[in-house]
Amino acid sequence: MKKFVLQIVVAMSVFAVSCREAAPPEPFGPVPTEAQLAWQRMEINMFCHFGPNTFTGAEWGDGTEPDSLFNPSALDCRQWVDVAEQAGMKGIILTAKHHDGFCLWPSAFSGHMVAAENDVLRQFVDACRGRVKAGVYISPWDRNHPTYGTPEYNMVFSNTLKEVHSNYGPFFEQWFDGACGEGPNGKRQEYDWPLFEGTVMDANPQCVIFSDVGPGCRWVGNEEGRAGETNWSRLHVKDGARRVDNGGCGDADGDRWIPAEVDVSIRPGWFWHKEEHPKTIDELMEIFYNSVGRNGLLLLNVPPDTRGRIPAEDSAVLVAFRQERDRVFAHDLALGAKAQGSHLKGHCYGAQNVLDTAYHTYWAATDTSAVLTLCFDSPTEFDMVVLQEYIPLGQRVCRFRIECDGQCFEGTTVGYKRIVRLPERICTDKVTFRFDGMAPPVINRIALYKR
Ligand code: FUL
Repeated sequence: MKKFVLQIVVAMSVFAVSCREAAPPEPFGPVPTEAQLAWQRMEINMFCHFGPNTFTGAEWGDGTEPDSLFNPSALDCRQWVDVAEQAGMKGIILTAKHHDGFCLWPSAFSGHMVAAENDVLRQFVDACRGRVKAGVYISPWDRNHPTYGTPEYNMVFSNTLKEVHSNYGPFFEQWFDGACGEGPNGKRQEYDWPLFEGTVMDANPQCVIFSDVGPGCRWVGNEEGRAGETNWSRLHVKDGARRVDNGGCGDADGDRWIPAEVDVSIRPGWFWHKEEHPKTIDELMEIFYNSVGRNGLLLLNVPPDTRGRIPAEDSAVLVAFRQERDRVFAHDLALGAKAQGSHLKGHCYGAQNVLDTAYHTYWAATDTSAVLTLCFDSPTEFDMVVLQEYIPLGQRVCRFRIECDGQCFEGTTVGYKRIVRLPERICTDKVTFRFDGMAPPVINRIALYKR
């Protein structure tokens, strides 16, 4: 993580030094923290639902399952990491405790867990180290814990979080499930969110905390793999209010940077069930376009089976999914074009910057309504456009229009990344992009592809 931060600082300073003749644009509205920016750039992560449900066929265990039931016959967390790497995923989040309360590590704060010598969480973080980032799901809803539904439970849960984050962290993400039901005493819990979030951040300040409403990232509002076509990374979180109804689009005038995470399972259920099968490549590509392509991060669940391994049929489709993305995005047809657009004084903010792959170079437009044209030496064929705003300076674009060959395609937000699939292939030597922003647009990438 330190190395990554250093890279950003060095890249930004080199850029700043070469741009002395003009001050960079002021940030607009809330902006991502370094941890949120690094998180967003991961683009696709793996979710692993694994626990007693893997063995019972249930989706929500009731917490009465005997501990001995959880008994993987050939557990191999390194195989999960192999699959994630092959699929081009940058992180894995493990359900260390689901709603049944069963802990995949020996916890001092529960009576329902693995044996000390079968510490799955330890094997998981060891397997991830140096290869992919590790994240953790710890359900606040606990159908086993006797104190659930009493004020005492909040402290139990805080201690649990501290135990996990101090002994097994750092984790790049903490996943707080929004589901909240009754405990064994028939009572629901009033969660102490400030306590839970504070505990995680004290132990692990770089952790991005997921919940329905953040503070690190937010639920997109469905489990089908779809962000809103309009998707702001800002959200209103006034006075700690937990409003969950606009996760798919966010709030144009939101007061906090809380980007959308799109969680969806490769199979019908979250846990592995013998009779279920993974989605097809086409379905996964559709999900990719509707999540990463709509300013979201895709968290794709790939559940290990009763052996404690990811089944071959899931890894095969994941590899094919990766190959298809590699194929589609192999050649940026905009490279070599000539870009023109009015920009802030100083050559370093010019339109040509949208065509390089360096993250920290960008076109900084002068007006809230801005036009950029790409001209080609010869007619160029494409049917997909990728747009990226430079989000370290905030999310600005509220409307865009792509004009080419007498046709016009319109959209609303861009954010970290927006992929526009055109209904048909275009062949042209000139494309015009019109952007309307809440502040002058700052665009770091425009790319064209042929699917
Ligand atoms: C939901 C849970 O109830 C499901 O079991 C699953 O963990 C999913 C990711 O979140 O709220």
